[in-house]
Parts: sequence; C-alpha cells; structure tokens
Amino acid sequence: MSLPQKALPPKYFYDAEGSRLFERICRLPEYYPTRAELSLTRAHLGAIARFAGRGGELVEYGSGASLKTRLLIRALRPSAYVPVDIAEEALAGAARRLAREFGWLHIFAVTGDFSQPLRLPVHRARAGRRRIVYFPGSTIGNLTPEEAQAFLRMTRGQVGRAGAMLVGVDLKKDANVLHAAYNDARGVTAAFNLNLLRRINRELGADFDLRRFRHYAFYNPQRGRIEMHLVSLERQSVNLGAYRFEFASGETIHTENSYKYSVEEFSALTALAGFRAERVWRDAQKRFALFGLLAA
Ligand code: SAH
Ligand code: AVI
Repeated sequence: MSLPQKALPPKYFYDAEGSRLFERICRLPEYYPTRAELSLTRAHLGAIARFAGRGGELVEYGSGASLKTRLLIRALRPSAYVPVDIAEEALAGAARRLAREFGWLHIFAVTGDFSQPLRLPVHRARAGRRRIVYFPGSTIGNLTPEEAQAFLRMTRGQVGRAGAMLVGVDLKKDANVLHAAYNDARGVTAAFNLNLLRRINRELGADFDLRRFRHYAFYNPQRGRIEMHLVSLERQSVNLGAYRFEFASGETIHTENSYKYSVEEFSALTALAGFRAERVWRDAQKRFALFGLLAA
C-alpha cells in the first residue's frame, strides 16, 4: 500500500465471505474457466488417470471447495489426499464433505500459504507411493511468471523423479471474452474485489468507505493478463492501523493479476522449473488447458 502503485496480494481475497463469493463466480454464465476445466477433465478422465497413475498420494494446492478433485479422486483412488489452502474455513468444510463422500480416503488438510516454502505432512498412507501434485483452476495465473516458476520449482522438488503434476491453465483468447468473465453483469466479481476492503476494515480496523471505491478489471495485452483494481472515486484518505494512505481521484489499488498463457508459453515456463510438459488436454473450445508435467 506504500508503493507508488498501491497493491494488495490476491491471497487475501479468501476470507469466509471471499471463498463464498468465489464459488458464486464459478457458477456465473460469463466465468467460463470452471466449466471449461470441468468439461475437459470429464472428457479426458481416463487418459488423465493413466498419466497420473492410481493409488498415489494426491496433493492439491488452492483446493477451495475441491470441486474438480472429486472426479480425480474417483478415477485415481489415491492412497491419501492432501488439500492445501490459505482459506481455513473453506478448507475445513471441503475436507468434511469429502470425508463423508469418500469414507475410504485418508485426508490430511493443510492450512498454509503456497507462496512460502511449505512442508507437507509425513504420514503412513504415503509410504512408498508416487506423489501427484494437482493445481487446477488457473490459480497459477494469479502468480507472476517469476513466482509461478519458483512455485513450480518447489513442487518439482515435492514430486521428485517418479511423480507428476497436473496444472490447470487459462489460455489466451478474445479479449472480449476475458473482459466479460471479470466484469460479470450481476456484479459478483465486483463484490469479490470490494470484499478485500471489508476484510481489512474488520481484521485490521481500517476505515475504507466501500461506496467510494469501484471494481475495475481489464485485459492488458502487453503483459497477457487480466488486471483487477479498486479505483478511488474521489480524493480521500484512509486510516489503516498506524498508517494513513492518501488517494487521488482515479488512483487504484492493484488487487489481482490473472495471467493467460499460450500452450507454448506455459510449456516454456515449466521447462525453466525442471519439468517437461508431457501431455496437454484442452476443452472443445480451446479455452482452458490441463498440463500433465513430468520431471525433465
Ligand atoms: N481450486 C479451486 C479454487 C480456486 S480459487 C478451483 O479450481 O475452483 C483459489 C484458491 O486458492 C482459493 O481457495 C484460495 O483460498 C487459495 N489460495 C490463493 N492464494 C493462496 C496461497 N498463497 N496459499 C494457499 N492457498 C491460496
Ligand atoms: C482463483 N483465480 C484463478 C481466479 C481468476 O480467474 O484469476 C480468481 C478470480 N478473480 C476474479 N474472478 C475470479
């Protein structure tokens, strides 16, 4: 917030209300990524399961409601499932629902931040099993390419020589389609973005007036990313703890990037982290891709 371009990391979107709003976004007609990834996963489930192998340990980063994971759990019959998420309530709720649905599955939920080096639990169900890391939803697109590379290097270490990784990636496409997905008619994405200020007010005692900020999202073609901002509608100052921040009229807080990749761009990124993009599955409209990565 003290930088010339004020910015807040997107991982803070996901308090209980933020997680609920994100789930509503996934059901919006304009927000195609969830449906596209679900549809490609259903269409290629046999091949995905053959690639990942059955009976291993399935680790999922940014698991949220673990929606798509149900398909993988049924197909892979993993020995254990390790969902990792920063959103404690959403994670606990998802783990409870999965335990009811898959009584035979060992679940080890980890509340943690994957932008920091992270230690996975050591447990008996893993002994001698292959590890599969699953990172769906294009959450990797919320990292800069440099952060994504560092993250992939960490997971490359976690899967070792014998394991594999499955990553969901949103593909480059018509900017109008992208624009609509992040500017939905019902204003759910706007509420998701503004909820960040509500959370800061509640948890850090700030005094953001939500009526004086507006959601603003656009595609930046040079950087190949959607940018989300909160625009100050007037000149104002905001108190946050011991700090006071001044806003000019029209000044923004940059709250999220959502990078879109071509298959070639993402394959090159994985190579820098010691992976080889062995398989790429896409939905029928080529909007979204699931990459199957092996150690290079
Ligand atoms: N995988 C789900 C949810 C994607 S939303 C899907 O595909 O629909 C992104 C998820 O990543 C949220 O659940 C959020 O809480 C989590 N998340 C975001 N940044 C994180 C971080 N730095 N560490 C851990 N989890 C994070
Ligand atoms: C979680 N992540 C991949 C979403 C995205 O599309 O970047 C978050 C989101 N932001 C606005 N709408 C959805």
